[in-house]
Amino acid sequence: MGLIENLCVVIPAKNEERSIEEIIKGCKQYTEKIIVIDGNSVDKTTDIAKKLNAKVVLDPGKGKGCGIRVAKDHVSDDDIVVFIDADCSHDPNDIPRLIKPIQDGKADHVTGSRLLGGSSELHGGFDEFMRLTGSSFITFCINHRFKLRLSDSQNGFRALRGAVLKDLDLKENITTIEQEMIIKTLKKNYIMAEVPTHEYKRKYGESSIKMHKVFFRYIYSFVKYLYF
Ligand SMILES: Nc1nc2c(ncn2[C@@H]2O[C@H](COP(=O)(O)OP(=O)(O)OP(=O)(O)O)[C@@H](O)[C@H]2O)c(=O)[nH]1
Ligand SMILES: [Mg+2]
Repeated sequence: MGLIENLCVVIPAKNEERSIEEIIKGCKQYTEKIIVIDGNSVDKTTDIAKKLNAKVVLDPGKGKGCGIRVAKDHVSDDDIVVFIDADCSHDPNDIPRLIKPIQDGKADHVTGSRLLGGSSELHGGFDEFMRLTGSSFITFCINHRFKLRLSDSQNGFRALRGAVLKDLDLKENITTIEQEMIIKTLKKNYIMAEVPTHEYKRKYGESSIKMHKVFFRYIYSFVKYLYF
């Protein structure tokens, strides 16, 4: 499969110098339009990205969600925008499958599902248990409110039309942006779909997200966007 017209890949990255090259090269199989949103990295992440001809955009430093929100000013309405993490948790080879429902005119926003595709990260310890339980509850409430059967509301691997991304008026600064994107897509009557994608363990380093610190923001933002 060669380059895909109108595909724009956005990679949020904070201190991912050990994996950014692999992920950019994987995405380059499908497009030259690659934007790395840099969360004020203090390592070589941006140097590597620039060397590989990716566009590098600095975010205001408030978190991953803030980075995702910055992306909308750098994509076109006609683009199919794919968000993929920089830690090699997501496989760029899944991109063609992820964007197919949009190309076929069957969806405006497609999320990769770890519940359908499996995860090497979501099971095992207490943090993982909390994450899986919490995200399953939130997904259930979204399904109940919109009469759907989604399986994953929290995956960072997703694709949506550029025009839809711009129309969502996203507000979250942290990873609560994932559920906000889905809820607002549905509230605005756009069509959601999901496809199975596997989530791998981050290849190097530590997660920058601490569940116990963000727990209340998850509850607050989910109630606010879903019911008000
Ligand atoms: N632009 C930007 N990207 C960020 C920021 N914080 C994290 N990221 C990136 O967002 C992606 C997801 O962050 P992770 O730390 O892997 O979060 P996670 O996937 O929930 O955690 P793991 O389970 O450890 O993989 C990664 O590519 C990070 O480099 C930020 O403040 N700004
Ligand atoms: Mg990760």
